[in-house]
Amino acid sequence: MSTLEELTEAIKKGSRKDATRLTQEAVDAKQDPSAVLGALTTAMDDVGRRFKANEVFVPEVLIAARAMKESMVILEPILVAAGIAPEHKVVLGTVKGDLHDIGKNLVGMMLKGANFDVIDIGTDVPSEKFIEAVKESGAKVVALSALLTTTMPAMKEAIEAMSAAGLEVKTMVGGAPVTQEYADEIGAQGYAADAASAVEVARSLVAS
Ligand code: B1M
Repeated sequence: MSTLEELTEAIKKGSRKDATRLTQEAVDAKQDPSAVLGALTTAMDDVGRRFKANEVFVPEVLIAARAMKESMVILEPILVAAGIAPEHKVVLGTVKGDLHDIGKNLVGMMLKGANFDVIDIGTDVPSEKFIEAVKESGAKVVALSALLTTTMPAMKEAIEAMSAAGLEVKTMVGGAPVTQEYADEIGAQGYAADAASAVEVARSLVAS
């Protein structure tokens, strides 16, 4: 098995020690930084697929994401030096009135694993803060999470406020009580039921 294949396996298993060692080895051997990044994203794609298929659960995803994060500490300066930056930015937040962030954080980790630049603006986010974050970052996708039926209307408010502010962004929504029907009803362009699907939806939004 090559170093990069071993690296993919280490991330999948969530082995931080092996992941950092193998990333360092690949960097020291002057491997193409985008290929090293590819080894990491391949692993997270696989973890996402298995999470979606209920073959692994939240803890395994968190452990894999943590291993990826540590590898990225080594790889990021090399990517920056090589001029390889994430191509797409996503503003991510849990809407106003809602403090739940475990699912949102998982979505953020999976998006980072897929090489999106994630601007996480936290929980209890009012519409104006989404607008501000889009203006500051130039993100073309906004991802809104809600876990309470009582905060779902805040998604609609945020989407309407961004549209009224003239922002040309695509929006995607998710969270336990949210459905595709609700996403359609409030004019969100994307809906994802879980963190792995969120990556697929974000990819399709930036491609369309
Ligand atoms: Co609260 N809570 N909670 N809670 N809480 C729920 C959501 C609830 C279902 C529990 C219940 O009654 N059975 C219920 C909501 C009922 C409803 O409205 N339908 C509820 C309630 C009522 C409340 C309070 C009102 C309780 C009270 O104070 N009376 C209160 C509200 C506070 C507030 O937000 N203003 C409250 C508070 C809390 C805690 C602070 C104690 C804590 C949150 C801690 C934190 O997040 N840092 C908490 C927790 C932990 C839960 C449960 C137990 C777990 C939620 C969770 O993290 N799940 C939850 C019951 C349950 O789900 N069993 C419950 C794990 C997480 C990985 O899943 O967030 O669904 P989830 O994310 C998934 C998908 O939904 C999706 O991907 C994730 C991974 O696959 N997803 C997205 C999420 N966001 C996405 C965005 C996307 C795409 C996919 O694109 C943008």
